[in-house]
Amino acid sequence: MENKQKFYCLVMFPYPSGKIHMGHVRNYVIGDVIARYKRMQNYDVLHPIGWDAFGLPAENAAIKNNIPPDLWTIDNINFMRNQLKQLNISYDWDREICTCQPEYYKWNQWFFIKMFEKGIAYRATAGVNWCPDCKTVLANEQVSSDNKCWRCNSVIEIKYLEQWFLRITKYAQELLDGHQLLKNGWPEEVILMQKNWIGKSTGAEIDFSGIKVFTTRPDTLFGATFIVLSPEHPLIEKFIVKEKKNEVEKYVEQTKKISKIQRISGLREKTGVFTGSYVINPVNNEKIPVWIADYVLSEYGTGAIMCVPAHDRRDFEFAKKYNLPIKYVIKPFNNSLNIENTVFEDEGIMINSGEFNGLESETGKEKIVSVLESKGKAKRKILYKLKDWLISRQRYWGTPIPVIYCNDCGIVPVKYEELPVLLPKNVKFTGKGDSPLKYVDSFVNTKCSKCSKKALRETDTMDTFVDSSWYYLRYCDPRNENMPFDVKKADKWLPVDQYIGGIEHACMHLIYARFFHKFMRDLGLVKTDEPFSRLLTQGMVTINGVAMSKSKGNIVEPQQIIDKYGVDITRLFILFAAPPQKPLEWSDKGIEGISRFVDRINRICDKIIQSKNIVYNNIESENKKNLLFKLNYTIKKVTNDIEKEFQFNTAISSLMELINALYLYPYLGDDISFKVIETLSILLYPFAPDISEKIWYEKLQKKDELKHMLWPDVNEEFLEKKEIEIMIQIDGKLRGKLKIIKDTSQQEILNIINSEEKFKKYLQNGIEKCIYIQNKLINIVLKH
Ligand code: ANZ
Ligand code: ZN
Repeated sequence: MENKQKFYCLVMFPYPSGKIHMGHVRNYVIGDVIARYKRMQNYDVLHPIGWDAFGLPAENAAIKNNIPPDLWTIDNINFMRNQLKQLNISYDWDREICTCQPEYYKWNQWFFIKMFEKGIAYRATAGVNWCPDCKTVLANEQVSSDNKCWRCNSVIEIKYLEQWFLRITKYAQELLDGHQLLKNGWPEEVILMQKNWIGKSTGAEIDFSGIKVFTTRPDTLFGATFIVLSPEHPLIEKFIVKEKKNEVEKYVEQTKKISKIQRISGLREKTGVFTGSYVINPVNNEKIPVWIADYVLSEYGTGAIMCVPAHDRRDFEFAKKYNLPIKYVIKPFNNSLNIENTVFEDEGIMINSGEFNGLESETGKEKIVSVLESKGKAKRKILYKLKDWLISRQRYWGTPIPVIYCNDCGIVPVKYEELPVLLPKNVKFTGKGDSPLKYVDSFVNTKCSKCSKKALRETDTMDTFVDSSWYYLRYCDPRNENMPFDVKKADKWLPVDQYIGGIEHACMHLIYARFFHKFMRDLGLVKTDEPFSRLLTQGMVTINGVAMSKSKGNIVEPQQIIDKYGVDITRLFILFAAPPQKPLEWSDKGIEGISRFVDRINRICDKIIQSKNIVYNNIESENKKNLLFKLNYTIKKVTNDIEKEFQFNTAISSLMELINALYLYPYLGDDISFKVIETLSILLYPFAPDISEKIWYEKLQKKDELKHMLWPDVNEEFLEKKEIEIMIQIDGKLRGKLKIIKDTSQQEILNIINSEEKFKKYLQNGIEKCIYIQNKLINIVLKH
């Protein structure tokens, strides 16, 4: 076999919810155009598909309709597979994978144990996001900014539970560094969203008489006029004075009812309580009071802050409310600004700061930290907002976490040779409380893999985002029974050259998968640092400007559109209506327009074929050259449009123009007209394969396989723009000549005439009509 270059074209695999929606159609048609185009460019293309088959809806269906989740899922997959096949997406169906099958999830368990061995998977108690409706714990990424469940929109509660985590924070800096590699292939927006999500802060931990605070602004230390502890801070006990005990306890109790999101909201009035104690500011030995307030979170930094009301808005509001002192220690670089009684949050020049006066913030930070460091009162610190990934789910339809609890040995991972830990079938769904797995005795009761004594199995299952964190590698070697995938096979295909999917995955799936990839690299399973070289995030499908969604009830069913217009017209409309990155507004008129375009293609092809034997006399070779120009111009344009950001819409409109040129061509049936429709079949093939094949096989009677045809080359010779002279006649009088590039359109020529002084002066009255004799003369009749 010839040595082709590889191209891995990956689309985000679907959750088998029941049937394909327009968003899927868009995503998969975009992927298909790229895959077919790359094949015609002689690449060896990997274009796989599979099913992200674990997850809550299957379980909810089981509760509601009493259908076992596996049957529900398989039914949906069968239905959706047929829909995808109907859409004529050129997948490598023999590589199809399905994450709810033991052959797949066995390897989730394998990775989990590898992570456990390396200290990446660990168990800890944490205040976790609990969705009261889904009755499960959620990852931070699955809670919206207004504190709601990503699936069902219920308000999230905090529960304290023992859970399994993956130490993604170990890779925080690497995940940031990796953006360097991705910045040419990924949307800027996605990288920015990830940066914010990872949220790096550089600062220092500073010691105030035993209370450590984290600050990014050590340059404001002289302005710290009080300390605030979070209501959960372990040192509270030590700092409350007796008389304040009741008041503080009441306050702490009351903060438990408030969600994290509300606590840090800038809109809510801040509340707090004084402990009665004081600590010493290490830079100036001033005594400052210790307060407790809920706007300080326990999980970030040290859970305690130094408050600088002059230079931090939150502290300012708090100080105003409780009458605490405000001390300015930074002035703007630009002296003119008056900062009294406002908050000045920018950097500037240090004032009221003793020996540090006059330093710029940036230098001052360094100096203050160095001085305090030498006294053991400060430590440089880098923090990330990113939290470890909580993967335990108290649900049935997921990968069982392969762990055993033994009275003697503690937490014991299942042995590799005992994998997979099978998810039991025929469980009971009550819809209440815990995971159904807890009540399956034959599952729960097991033997310890170390000492063989009676022991209990973990009943939590994994977050389904684990499944999608490495599926792109399983496609490289989907039936491997000994390893998640063969290292050589993965090496052949990785990295993914083009990944296509929704922007909603910017911070969950796309960070998790990058993390998994780096872990797999550390295991020696992959060689690349990043899994996805290029990412295209497709825009939403809208109707009247609103995203189509079940909840809005504004869905256009793909099936109905396909039944009415056929697959290729549906595909062409989706590709033509907007560039892939932009929202796509659904329009019945638009799809009708595409339908007429397809009719025009078919009619002109028929006409050319019927005219095959016509003999033309008095042939003007200009006409032929013009058509060859148009053909080569179209090849160039379509190729460039696809290469440059996948502008399929403009590529298709240049195919429309090529068809228009054919309609104007006087010698239909000649070699050149045949050449045009042959080439058209190839250029159109990635977008509308079925229409192209009909032209190719049925009309042109070709025997070679269309899909194996190579993408046409541009013949630059025909593209040479010749300058010609045309006559300008105005109201019957010859007014001069104009040099133009051959085949410039009438409108274009009029624009030029209007911009040239020597012609413009005749045109004051406006133009009545205009006759253009192609490439020779333009006759303008004026209004009178
Ligand atoms: C003093 C200070 C002075 C601060 C100033 C800011 C401006 P980022 O950039 O998000 O990391 N902070 C620290 N821990 C906190 C917690 N657990 N809950 C709420 N706020 C916390 O923010 C770091 C800043 O947020 C820190 O720097 C601290 O306030 C606050 F003019 O310290 B700063
Ligand atoms: Zn044991």
